[in-house]
Amino acid sequence: SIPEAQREAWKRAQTTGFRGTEGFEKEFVRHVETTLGRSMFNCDENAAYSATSLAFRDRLILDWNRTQQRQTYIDSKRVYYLSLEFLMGRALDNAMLNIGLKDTAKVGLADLGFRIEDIIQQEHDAALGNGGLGRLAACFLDSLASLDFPAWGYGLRYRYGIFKQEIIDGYQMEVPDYWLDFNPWEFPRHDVTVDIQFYGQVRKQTDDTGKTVSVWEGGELVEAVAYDVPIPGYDTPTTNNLRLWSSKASGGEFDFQKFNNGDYESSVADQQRAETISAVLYPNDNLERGKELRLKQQYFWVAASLYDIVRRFKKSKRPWSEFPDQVAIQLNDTHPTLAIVELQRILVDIEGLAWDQAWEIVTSTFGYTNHTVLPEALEKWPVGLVQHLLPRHLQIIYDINLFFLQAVEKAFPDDRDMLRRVSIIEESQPKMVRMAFLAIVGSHKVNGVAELHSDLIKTTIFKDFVEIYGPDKFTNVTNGITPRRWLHQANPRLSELISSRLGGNGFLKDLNGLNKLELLADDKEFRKEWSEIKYANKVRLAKHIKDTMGVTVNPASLFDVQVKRIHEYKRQQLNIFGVIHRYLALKAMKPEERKKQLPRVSIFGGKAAPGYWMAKQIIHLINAVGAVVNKDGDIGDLLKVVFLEDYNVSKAEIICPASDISEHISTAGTEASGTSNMKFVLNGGLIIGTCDGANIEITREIGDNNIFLFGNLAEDVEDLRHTHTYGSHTIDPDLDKVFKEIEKGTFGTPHDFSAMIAAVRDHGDYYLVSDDFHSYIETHKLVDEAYRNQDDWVSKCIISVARMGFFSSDRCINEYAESIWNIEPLAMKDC
Ligand code: HBZ
Repeated sequence: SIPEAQREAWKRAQTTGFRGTEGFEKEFVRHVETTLGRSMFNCDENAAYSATSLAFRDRLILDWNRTQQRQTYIDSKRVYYLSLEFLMGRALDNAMLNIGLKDTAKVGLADLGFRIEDIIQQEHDAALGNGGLGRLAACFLDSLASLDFPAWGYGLRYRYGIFKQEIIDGYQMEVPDYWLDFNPWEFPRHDVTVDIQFYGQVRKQTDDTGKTVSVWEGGELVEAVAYDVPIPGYDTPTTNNLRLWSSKASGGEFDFQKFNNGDYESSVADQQRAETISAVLYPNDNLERGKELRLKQQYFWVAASLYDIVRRFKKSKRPWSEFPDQVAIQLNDTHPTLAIVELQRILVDIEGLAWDQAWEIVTSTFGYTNHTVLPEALEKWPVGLVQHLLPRHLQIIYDINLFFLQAVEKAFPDDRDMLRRVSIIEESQPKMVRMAFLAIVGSHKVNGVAELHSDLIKTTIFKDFVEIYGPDKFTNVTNGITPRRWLHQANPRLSELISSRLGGNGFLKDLNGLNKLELLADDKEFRKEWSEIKYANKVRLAKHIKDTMGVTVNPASLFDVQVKRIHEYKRQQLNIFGVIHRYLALKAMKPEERKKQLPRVSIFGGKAAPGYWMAKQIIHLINAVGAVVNKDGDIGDLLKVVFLEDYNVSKAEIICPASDISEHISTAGTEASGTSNMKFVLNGGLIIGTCDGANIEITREIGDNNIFLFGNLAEDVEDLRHTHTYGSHTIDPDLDKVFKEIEKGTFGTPHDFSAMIAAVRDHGDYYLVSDDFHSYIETHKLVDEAYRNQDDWVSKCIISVARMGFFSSDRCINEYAESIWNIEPLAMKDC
């Protein structure tokens, strides 16, 4: 509807974004001089980072605009990924690589007096997540854009991401992560706002047609403001959107009424209360603590996102019945489950649809991904709290439950207990809303994240629902990782070597292309180049360890790495007990025997939830062991123990390429998938692991002679636990020696670690540390032996990388697209 003359004027004035080195340099200097108000005389590395980012942001936003216009014009089905966490890491390097202009920027920056590596490192990680779940969401956004899917992410714009971890005297300290000082990657959309209601009451009224309708009124309003982050695809102009909501007091900065009446404090307090909603990321992983503010976060984000999605759909003027043909919404865990209730509320209360028609639309729209079977991580909310905060939603939840239970009762008239077991409302004291059950009932597909995990949810926590709905509602989509960040960006030299031998970069878009590498596994020259790259990556990590932790490690040692959130189920305690066992064995050797041993560096990293006392004890023990071992003259380079401070995405990019062996040693049946296992193998490291999560499928793909598996199987865990509690429980004798050494005070005050020991000895060893200890130690001996034969070792690494194609998040996204979302890619060139 824009007149032709105006269109022409717009076209004439169109911006194009820079081209070539000269173009980049011009944009860079323009941003330094005008946006930042500096000059060549006071442009430090931080300013250079800002100017480079702004130059790339300008490029991105043009592609972003074109992508959004295309998607709106074609109006095909979109997928919306709702995640309370997006662990994005740094954006600049990724943007440069995905757009394909990193070399241009490198030359340009060098001309202007900067090293690109130093500039990249100026960036603060965007750390809006805890661990695997948040990083998975980030990998998915990369794949969705790279595969040209019309997709949006929706999340919260936390002012504080996951805390920064400092290690002081061996203990974890938490420091706030204020990351928004300068963030060139977001576009505030002050015109895209939604008022979100909380509290209040529900009134029934009769409308003009005589129908009874529910009106939710009163309470308070908080404003959601959109911030958009462009997500560039690799080697495609498609640039998708991540929309993050920020909270502020509704109706502007202050309540002017109060302000003018002199009630300054109260008007400021209102504003601060509103802003608190998006202030901070909850730092727990795999634990739900039922805090009111967390529920507020969830509803705030879900309601703003749905308002946005519905608004976009309504523009197309299609009938409501077509909503599921236009919209697929994926729930990343149960955190966004209220979206199901909110959409039902919008359709019934606001749009006036009949309950059944609305419910049909809702259930066809949603898919739910489960990430855990741990009971303490399954979300439940007290009915009273939901009633207070969201009175209308509680009514709707009760109605959903009523209709669901009626259907169950009809189908299973003889199983009275079934109703109690599957009810969305748990009849406990206090009553609780079971969010996972609500998510299942309100979705058309439910998926786990690795084969074992998807089988386990069907046979344990969701067993009854498989009976009710049949097995087809439940499916598996094994997790994946983006090879762009986790190979090309993190390990540029390996990526380059591979592309030189495969004749191009095609594997970055089709990771199965790696399989041709297998032919080179015995190629001497190739193995040599491969080893040189690994060594260089280890030198880089050794330098990082020296610079940050002050510990000197020899890059010629075997690097043994376990980096992930600290959790008893992930069993960092098993690892450190194993390290102590190795230390004692070395100490007991005669010097000439000792000399024959293979030098090792045990590297740990990961954050403990601030309230997770046992996890913090584990960190303390690791540091205490390091303090003793690292200065033991008898041991020297034979064993070093390092705890790397503040593990995050950008550190993972240094650590993964430098690992020889990494540890994925959760108690069988507890780790839903794991994704760092994939990152380590893709970077040419081998893994030691239990038969858990995606380790099983990694074994299937790469072959069982290329992985070090150990420990009890998931199917035996329950019996073992039962025996610990009701039968006899003897501790592995080698582990007992380790305990006695700790109790002697070798690693500092024994009392500090008594709870860790008691968990195994006296409290039933829930995580089977003692049961798996012997096989763990024996398997590490096999690792040592295998590492001695470097030719064989490197061949194993090459073969493993060659067979990792399956674990690309591209494969994973294509599976979701086909089996859950029913969406097609929309390439820019197709239009
Ligand atoms: O999700 C992880 C699983 O533990 C891991 O096995 C899997 O690979 C990964 C991706 O599917 N789960 C999490 O990371 N979970 C959380 O971080 C979390 C955060 C907040 C919560 C609950 C869980 O309230």
